[in-house]
Amino acid sequence: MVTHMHKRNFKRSMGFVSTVVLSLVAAASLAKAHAVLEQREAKTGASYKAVVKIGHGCDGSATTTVSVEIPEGVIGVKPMPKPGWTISTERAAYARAYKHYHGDLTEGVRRITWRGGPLPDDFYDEFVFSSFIAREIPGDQTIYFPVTQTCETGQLAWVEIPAAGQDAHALKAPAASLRLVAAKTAGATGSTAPAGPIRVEQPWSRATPGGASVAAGYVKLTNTGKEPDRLTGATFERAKSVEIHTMTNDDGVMKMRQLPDGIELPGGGTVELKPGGQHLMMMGLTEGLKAGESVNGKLTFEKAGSVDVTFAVAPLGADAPAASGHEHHQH
Ligand SMILES: [Cu+2]
Repeated sequence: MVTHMHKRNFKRSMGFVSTVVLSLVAAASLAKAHAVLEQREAKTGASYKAVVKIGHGCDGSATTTVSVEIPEGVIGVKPMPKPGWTISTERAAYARAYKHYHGDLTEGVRRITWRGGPLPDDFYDEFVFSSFIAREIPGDQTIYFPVTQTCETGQLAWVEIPAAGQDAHALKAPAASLRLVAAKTAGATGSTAPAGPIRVEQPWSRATPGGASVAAGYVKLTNTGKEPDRLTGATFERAKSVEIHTMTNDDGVMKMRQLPDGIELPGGGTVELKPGGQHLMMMGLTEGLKAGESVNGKLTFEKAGSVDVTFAVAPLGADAPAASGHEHHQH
């Protein structure tokens, strides 16, 4: 470990970039020194008051700017005025429309920057904003708020986000994290919003084995109207595309094929997409599915339009009498 004197001399000779790196190393050695949120857990579909705690300056230098990036799904953000600091916000479009009290929000604050202080290194302060965690984003996940702290000398970038399966404690400069809990009890049954006369029940999928590139999706659809409708497509947040498939037993060999015209929903009828039969095929998974997760998607009907659905992920192999039929499906 270098001494304080050595480090400062070294920094002068190495310039700004090294200053940042060395400051990060110095800060990381103090476990409590990270930029963190006071409340580390929040419910989806509920308001969340974020308190960003700044416990020190940049290697002894006083803090003059704190900038917080707002992740997708954190909506309706409003910073709390702070004496001695000016606040600026950057707004941008959200990835999708989110329901927020009386209407839909399609854009909002994506970054808040407080400028002022200076906040001396041996003082502590809090930077506060109110927000709402969109009900449309999956619970049981951790989201990250990258924080950049600028000082009279130097800067600390708390922007590292752990890769899947990586322990956040291994990071030198982790972004502030927030664990989400689904407002509704996710699990056995998925959740849906109404799609006109089409009743959508129990969207679900299954945990995938390591490295799987596809997953199947199931749902029960009831057309309560008189006119026929048709399931024509779907999306799944974790997949590049979704196809509509059917499976048939051809002389004892289960075969799967795409239904390019989708699935007809006769007036007054119920169609169940289930293991061994018609199903959604999530193609090109961007991340494996784990039991207990809920993953958002959309079903599109010819007449009823699109409806948001949340697929509940069941354990590996659950209710899967014909799971072997999927084996040949790896591309
Ligand atoms: Cu399939």
